[in-house]
Amino acid sequence: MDTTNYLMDTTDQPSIRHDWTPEEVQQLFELPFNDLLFLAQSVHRQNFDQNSIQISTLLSIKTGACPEDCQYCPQSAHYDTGLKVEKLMEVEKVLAAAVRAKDAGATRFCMGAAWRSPKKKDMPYVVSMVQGVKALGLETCMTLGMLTVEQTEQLAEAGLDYYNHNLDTSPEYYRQIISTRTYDDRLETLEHVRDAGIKVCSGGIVGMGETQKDREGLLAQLANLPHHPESVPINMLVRVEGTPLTEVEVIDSFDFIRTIAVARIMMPQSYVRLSAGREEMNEEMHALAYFAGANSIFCGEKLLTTALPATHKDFQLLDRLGINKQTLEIEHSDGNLEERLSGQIEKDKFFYDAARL
Ligand code: SAM
Ligand code: DTB
Ligand code: SF4
Repeated sequence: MDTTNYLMDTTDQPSIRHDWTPEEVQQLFELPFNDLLFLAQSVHRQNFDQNSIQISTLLSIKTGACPEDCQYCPQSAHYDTGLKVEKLMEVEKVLAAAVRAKDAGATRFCMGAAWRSPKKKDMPYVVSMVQGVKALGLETCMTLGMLTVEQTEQLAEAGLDYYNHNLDTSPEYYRQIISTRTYDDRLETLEHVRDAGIKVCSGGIVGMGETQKDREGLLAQLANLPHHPESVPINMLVRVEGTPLTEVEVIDSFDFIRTIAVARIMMPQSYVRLSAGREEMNEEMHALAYFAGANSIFCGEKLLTTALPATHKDFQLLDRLGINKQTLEIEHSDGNLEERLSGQIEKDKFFYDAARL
């Protein structure tokens, strides 16, 4: 592939494509590393402020005992990972955690539940969580498993900004990782989310023993959706003891960076999030991922159940690299609610560590 021509093409023509062929994706992955990074950084600059990053914080609102058998997941009831099961959190406690996340610099608050899909009785609570977090002036994201059309509409009506539902890997490798729901089930939920007007957050996990072809397949699936997901999390597997993937070989660092770079090139206007696995990455690897086009991260003490680097270290590195943290453009916070919840934070030690920044 001639990267110079490719760049000229992307400048001349609309660069948003939904017709990537397997050969084209393979060619991108197999570019010399420097050419791939140059191309990814060039595409990044054409579409984003290259020195700006979006910060999200995660909170596990319902932890463990999940009926699904996703082999990577510490929250599956099929594996013994020693995780403490927690029922759905109370709305006020979720909102108090959101205040802390906002104070620590997050612009989006992502709430995750270890469910196959929400039950009818859960919906009023998650709807209140969305409404409350929005009232604090934060963007909202939820990841609750599969959704029906009705549930998606309820979330849209509550004002949910993003819904996270990952394709995880290629359709071929998926069958070896999860048996309790299909790739098509996942695509269907993404369709419901898109149809309801909620922004889509969808990506995958690398380092699960998949081949480069599977990584190509994952990115082709995402980029060939009718609309690119606005947010594309690229997770590096966190190998949790007790899951079937504990012993899988760690992905080569440069193959991980290639995945970020190809995602950036194929989905030029999407936020590419450097997601799980950052604890295992040194500063140089973080810097390379940002150069390859990653422009979003999760910060805080935890992802859902596993650790993140200390926030002050993350922020120090961003400062050293001259990367600015995005701020909320419109400040429309409910100050009274925030004050009340801030007070509660001081005396209430029940919060998940995810909020303890
Ligand atoms: N239960 C919901 C679902 O699966 O859609 C939402 C929560 S689930 C934990 C959200 C995502 O976290 C998964 O789709 C997967 O991509 C990611 N994930 C889970 N365990 C992981 C691990 N050990 N390493 C990296 N990513 C992981
Ligand atoms: C995503 O793609 N990664 C986040 C978020 N979306 C929900 C979750 C990562 C979970 C890592 C394992 C854990 O902490 O339990
Ligand atoms: Fe359950 Fe989601 Fe974990 Fe799969 S990834 S086991 S659905 S919590």
